[in-house]
Amino acid sequence: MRTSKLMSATLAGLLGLTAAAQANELVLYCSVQEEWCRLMAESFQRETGINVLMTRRSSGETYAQLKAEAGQPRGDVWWGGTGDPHLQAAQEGLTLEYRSPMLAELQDWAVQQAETSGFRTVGIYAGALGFGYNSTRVTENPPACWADLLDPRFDDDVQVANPNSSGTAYTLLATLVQLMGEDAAFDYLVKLDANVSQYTQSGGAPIRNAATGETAIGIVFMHDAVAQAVQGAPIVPVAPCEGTGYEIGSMSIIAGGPNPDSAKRFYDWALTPAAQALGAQANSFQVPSNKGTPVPPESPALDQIRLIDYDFATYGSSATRTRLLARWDAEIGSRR
Ligand code: S7P
Repeated sequence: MRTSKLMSATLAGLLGLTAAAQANELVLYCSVQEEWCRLMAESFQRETGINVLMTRRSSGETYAQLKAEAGQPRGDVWWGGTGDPHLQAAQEGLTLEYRSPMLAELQDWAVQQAETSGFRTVGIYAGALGFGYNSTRVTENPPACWADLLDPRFDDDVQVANPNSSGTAYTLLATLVQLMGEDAAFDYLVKLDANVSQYTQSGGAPIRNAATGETAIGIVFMHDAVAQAVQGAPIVPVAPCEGTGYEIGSMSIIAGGPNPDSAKRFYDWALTPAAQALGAQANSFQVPSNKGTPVPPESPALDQIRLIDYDFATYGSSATRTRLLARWDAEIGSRR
């Protein structure tokens, strides 16, 4: 048995079959919700016969993984997750320049994300930041503004993720800095900390915990709050009255990954309306980037929300993201 395996490996090598076998594999790093990650991996595998090895991690964690593996990249495509760490990875040369033929079908904001990165990433969906509250836990004067989350009645009843691991929480940090100015934003975060029961690792966890009643309020993307409400949880999504930031969820090909042909095939496929429509099937209600993909009726209408003019180039830059996270660690994380 051992000998025949060896012999066939040698034969395969001689016949150039090793490369062919490799072309039949894709290592996918996925940063959306697990259900959507699995559906994307299974659908692509079924349609192409390419074997997909998928791992789900939060956006900040996946960025850290790419950086740690830079000497010997193991992943092929990083699909999903907030755009800021994708932009940082692009700036640091961790991702590959690729101009998909599908770019012509995309919304301007998705192409702009590609241009900002020198075509090392691209927008795949958009969604507004906000929060959700459990209406069985909060029955009077529901919170409508960022300022309301500082109310002492929410002591130990607010959850948000840690911005080092979570793209959602980094979007909150960058949003508050753009809304209030940096020092005022950190003053706000210190006051908010008094109400925060825990900083979760994943950005979606706070609203799942609000759905079960473990916490009254979860700071998340609004579409993640909608997903809980659609599944019957007593969650009310809120677009904060002062205005809010948003994400351009992104996709990047990992530079030096083991299966570059499969990576490009996945990339082009993931930008098609058919692939993007899988999001709604998996209870994910972001606004898709292909103009031909139907926007799920459940998606929060971005033109009805007071969105800030989020500066992706600045807040996705290596210098700004690294500095803001270090300041968060020193002034907020260190309080725990
Ligand atoms: O659920 C979808 C989503 O909110 O998850 C992504 C998020 O970055 C992943 O979670 P982390 O905050 O833990 O990184 C978002 O891009 C996406 O909309």
